[in-house]
Amino acid sequence: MSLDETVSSPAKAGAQTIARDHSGPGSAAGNEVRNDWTREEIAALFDLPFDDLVFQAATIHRANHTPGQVQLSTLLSIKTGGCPEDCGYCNQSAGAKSGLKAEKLLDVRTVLQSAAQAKDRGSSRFCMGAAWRNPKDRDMPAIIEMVQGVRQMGMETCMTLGMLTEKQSQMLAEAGLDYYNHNIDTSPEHYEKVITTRTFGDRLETLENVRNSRINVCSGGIIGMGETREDRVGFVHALATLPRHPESVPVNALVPVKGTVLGDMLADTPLAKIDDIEFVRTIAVARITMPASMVRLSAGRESMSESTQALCFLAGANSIFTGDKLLTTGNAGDDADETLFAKLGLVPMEAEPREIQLEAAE
Ligand code: SAM
Ligand code: DTB
Ligand code: SF4
Repeated sequence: MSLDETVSSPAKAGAQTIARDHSGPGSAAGNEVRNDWTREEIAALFDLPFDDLVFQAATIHRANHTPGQVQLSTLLSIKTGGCPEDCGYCNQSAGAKSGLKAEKLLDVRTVLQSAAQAKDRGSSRFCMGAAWRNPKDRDMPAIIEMVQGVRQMGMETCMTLGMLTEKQSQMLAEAGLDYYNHNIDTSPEHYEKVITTRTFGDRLETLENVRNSRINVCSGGIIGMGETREDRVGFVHALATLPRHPESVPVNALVPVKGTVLGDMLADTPLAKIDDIEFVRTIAVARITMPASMVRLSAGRESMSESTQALCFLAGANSIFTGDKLLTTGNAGDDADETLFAKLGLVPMEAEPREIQLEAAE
């Protein structure tokens, strides 16, 4: 077994380091991180009897993370709507007829006020999203001030601004950005059915720029876009075979918005709502294949039952977005989440030190 990198898991209060082993195929021993998953292996995990799959995922989760702790993250849309991209799921695309009003980039003070409120409500992570194909260089000074300001409050910072150049990535790293969110969204094969204004390869290029600037990578996708099981296998496979796993993997259930391509196309069809069991299976397979990563139960919780969410936590999800709004659509809300946490005996994860220690690997 060759230990070629050591990563202090954001999930473990700096208390546990996870030994990453790239020595080849192996058992699901718990803390072994593999990047050589085959599609067949991932498909076989999806095919397991549900109980066996969730049991395996829960075991791996407990070997790598503190059970019962769930990180609370807050989202803020810092630049809403009018996006030139044509993502079929998104109401912020200029082409969507969802009635969403396009807005300018928020000023730094407004963003920092929101972050302070999020912290008061118990969030340890603040994620800022912009409806851009990519940030313009003239936007960078304000973006950098936002990162620095939120970091000074002691919260983990995350941004999602679209595609980044190497230079922009480097600037964000120097500002102290902890995570960059850039989703691959679905399988390489399904991608062009959902988005035509950029390619899957473009997405990977930005992820590489982010990785090279030593910002933690946050990348996941959306379940329930009319994709097949094979696409879900391909989606997890694409993430789990990256040279390093994303430290953070958001799994969204499609929020179908009227006026978006997918919202309209799927409305009133059996595909309009992803099967809950299939959603939990996807979380479980993400947990098993990427044991050290934070798996984030992201969009779609507003219409998800308590029991489905409970199964997601059991299967390894350890982060949620709180509040009654995601970026532009509704979310479960603090009252519902407090009730759920009390019923399940879950506690919010505390803010973590988050340096990636890559020395051994470099
Ligand atoms: N424009 C940037 C980008 O696309 O990378 C950042 C913002 S974008 C809204 C962030 C992510 O939100 C998307 O990659 C997508 O996975 C998710 N998302 C957007 N609309 C969604 C919806 N209706 N339901 C579920 N997830 C959604
Ligand atoms: C992610 O994967 N999910 C979050 C976060 N990354 C930025 C965003 C979900 C957005 C849902 C649609 C909306 O509210 O606009
Ligand atoms: Fe733009 Fe991002 Fe929405 Fe796509 S997902 S339309 S890139 S805001």
